[in-house]
Amino acid sequence: MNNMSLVLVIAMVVFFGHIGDTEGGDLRKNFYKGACPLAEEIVKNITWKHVATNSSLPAKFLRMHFHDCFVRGCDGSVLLDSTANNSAEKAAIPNLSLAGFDVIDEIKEKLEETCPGVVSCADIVALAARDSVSFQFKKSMWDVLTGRRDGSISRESEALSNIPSPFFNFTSLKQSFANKSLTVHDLVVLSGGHTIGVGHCNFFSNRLYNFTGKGDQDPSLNPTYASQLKAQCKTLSDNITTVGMDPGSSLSFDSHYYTALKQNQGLFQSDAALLTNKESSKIVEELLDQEGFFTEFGRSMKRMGAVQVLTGSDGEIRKKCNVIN
Ligand code: HEM
Ligand SMILES: *[C@@H]1O[C@H](CO)[C@@H](O)[C@H](O)[C@H]1NC(C)=O
Ligand SMILES: *[C@@H]1O[C@H](CO)[C@@H](O)[C@H](O)[C@H]1NC(C)=O
Ligand SMILES: *[C@@H]1O[C@H](CO)[C@@H](O)[C@H](O)[C@H]1NC(C)=O
Ligand SMILES: *[C@@H]1O[C@H](CO)[C@@H](O)[C@H](O)[C@H]1NC(C)=O
Ligand SMILES: *[C@@H]1O[C@H](CO)[C@@H](O)[C@H](O)[C@H]1NC(C)=O
Ligand SMILES: *[C@@H]1O[C@H](CO)[C@@H](O)[C@H](O)[C@H]1NC(C)=O
Ligand SMILES: *[C@@H]1O[C@H](CO)[C@@H](O)[C@H](O)[C@H]1NC(C)=O
Ligand SMILES: CC(=O)N[C@H]1CO[C@H](CO)[C@@H](O)[C@@H]1O
Repeated sequence: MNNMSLVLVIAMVVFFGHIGDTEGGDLRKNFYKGACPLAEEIVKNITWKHVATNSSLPAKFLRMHFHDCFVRGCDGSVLLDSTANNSAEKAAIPNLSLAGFDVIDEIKEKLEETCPGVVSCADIVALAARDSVSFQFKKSMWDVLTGRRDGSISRESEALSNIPSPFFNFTSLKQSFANKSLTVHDLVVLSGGHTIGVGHCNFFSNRLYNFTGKGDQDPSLNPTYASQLKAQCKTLSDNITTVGMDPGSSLSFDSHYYTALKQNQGLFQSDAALLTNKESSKIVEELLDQEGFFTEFGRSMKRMGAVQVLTGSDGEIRKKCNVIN
């Protein structure tokens, strides 16, 4: 090979190598390798310690990361507390079940002890989501790129307008994801996050008791499943009781969400909506395959985890995750 073609090959490797990275934007694998080599291990250890005694946590962290990314990008804004003159994202109705903030704080404290001012809260959330779900498998289930920086603004109103509602139809779900540059494929894959965790009755009890305002049931809901749900959610106004979203498998991260969905056992209208469109129902079909689901979930999480991130010298590295510096 002469020198010219060598240069060309190197140029192509650099060029296409970079194209391959663009899904993560300016984020990188192992961003903290130099400045805080133990960062990822610290996050994993503390996360696993808590998940070992509390199996509801993976769902909390997965949802926390989703909510963070959909409001102002993945910038840790979901962690900020309200102040005297600002109602933060945390105050919004859709985040009722957000939890796990105490674990994020413990991780942050340990990181500040080990390498002060280096690791962002936004990255902690992204890593904790991955690590908590991975505990079940005792190995990392997807790569998380890092290098996010923390934002300083968190508004309740923005959570309300950016977090998709469980009452959304397919068109609105698609629009909500498109707003974040995410595709219908991402929508169907990431909805698979509902393979773990719980939902409050009031987010779906209209489907059981008053679907069109005539005291009726949603005809697209499996009748056997509906009567099981009615035994748990006894009234239309119950906003206290929770039920597992993936019936019979709500602590296990697996592709059973799609199996249930196909049997008309999607809990929310937004789950059931994935069967109302040809493109998305074909994707549901493909994701029944568990290995395929795991691969695609990792890819879509990488794309979601890169939504409108702050990098470089934008934003800050918070000292405490619940308040700006
Ligand atoms: C597609 C649009 C989505 C809608 C409309 C939606 C809606 C909801 C609702 C209403 C709940 C129940 C909250 C409660 O009752 O406390 C919930 C829970 C949950 N969501 Fe979603 N979600 C969506 C997408 C996602 C995505 C993309 C993820 C993550 C990849 C995710 C992960 C979760 C998890 C893990 C829970 C369980 C939380 C817990 O157990 O506390 N969701 N979602
Ligand atoms: C993380 O946990 C492993 C296994 O218990 C341990 O060997 C390692 O020292 C821990 N690392 C840190 C940074 O705490
Ligand atoms: C919000 O209130 C705090 C005092 O609680 C004050 O210091 C700050 O300037 C106010 N910020 C805005 C944007 O009004
Ligand atoms: C498990 O974690 C959830 C969410 O942080 C919390 O509400 C619950 O009290 C915890 N349960 C136990 C047994 O610690
Ligand atoms: C979906 O919901 C939106 C907003 O409520 C509505 O405008 C639209 O007509 C609905 N689309 C379909 C196909 O039902
Ligand atoms: C998408 O973004 C636009 C502009 O920010 C907003 O008006 C609209 O409500 C969003 N749609 C959904 C479904 O989130
Ligand atoms: C069912 O919906 C209709 C129309 O929205 C409403 O008038 C009625 O009060 C609802 N029924 C119950 C039990 O809430
Ligand atoms: C549940 O509903 C009651 C009565 O409508 C209301 O006062 C309360 O704030 C609601 N609680 C939650 C957690 O939404
Ligand atoms: C975790 C958290 O801050 N949840 C809040 C969600 O919104 C309700 C009110 O809408 C607050 O009471 C919760 O504290």
